Amino acid sequence: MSYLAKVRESNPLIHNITNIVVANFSANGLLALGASPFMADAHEEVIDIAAMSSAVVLNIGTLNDYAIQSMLLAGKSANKHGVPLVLDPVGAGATSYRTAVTQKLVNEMQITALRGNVAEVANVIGESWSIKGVDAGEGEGDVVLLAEAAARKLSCVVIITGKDDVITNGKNTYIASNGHPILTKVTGTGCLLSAVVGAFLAVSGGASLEAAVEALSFYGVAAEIAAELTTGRGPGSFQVEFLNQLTWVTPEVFLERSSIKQLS
Ligand code: ATP
Ligand code: TZP
Ligand code: MG
Ligand code: MG
Repeated sequence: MSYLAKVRESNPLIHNITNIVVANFSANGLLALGASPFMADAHEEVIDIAAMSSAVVLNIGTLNDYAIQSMLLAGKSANKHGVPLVLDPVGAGATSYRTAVTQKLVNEMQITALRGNVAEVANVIGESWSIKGVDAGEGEGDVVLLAEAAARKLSCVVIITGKDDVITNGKNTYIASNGHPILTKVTGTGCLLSAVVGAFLAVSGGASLEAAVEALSFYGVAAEIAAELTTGRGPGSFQVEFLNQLTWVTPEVFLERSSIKQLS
């Protein structure tokens, strides 16, 4: 059975500590996919919620000291209970505060999957790459080598997204090429993707790389179909149709359209 079918069958509870921009979109996207979102950051409850969840997703998009503490508590609880843990290091590198926070998070907990744009991932592992706010800037370097180095350094799956997506555990590397440029015109499509990766990891049974590859492919195919169905209308219509497609894309449809290449 595909991981997508498993998500829809088991309706995994996904604990999100995320930013104020995307909380609603992420919750709706997870619901549309077939998962069960739980957005919660109170120190009094995050340890318990992480422990009872099937995956925990940490996102530093609008970070502050309270949220960082929430993430440390939830992340350590996820580690203690064997719950897959995703980190989206939004804007790492944009300020020294963000860079320091992401580095503290990866040092104090074992991440299962790190998902960000190229600049964010570079800055998490102390490499420089220009960044403009929360969007990747121009940079020079080999994205595949960077992803593999990050995966080995952090002992986790690393997903670097952009026009093409790199997914690696440091040994095996895939390129997923589905998607559509209009994804860059809707805020939170990266953040929702990180939450969707969490839902796939929740049903992965430890096959994190395989589940992440399928998540990226599924997400890109849903975006392509939504873009086709809203051609000429714009990001508002696309956003609504994209949520629809997170529900309607079946394993058969995404397998037929998925474009994945294994590099090593
Ligand atoms: P950024 O802030 O740099 O936009 P992000 O966190 O929003 O980063 P993205 O890299 O935009 O994340 O990835 C979100 C989704 O959009 C992924 O599925 C990715 O494949 C897709 N995507 C991003 N840019 C393009 C593009 N030019 N063409 C096709 N798909 C894209
Ligand atoms: N500002 C702080 S977090 C955020 C913005 C615009 C959302 C970023 O979302 P994404 O998925 O990285 O585009
Ligand atoms: Mg984007
Ligand atoms: Mg992002």
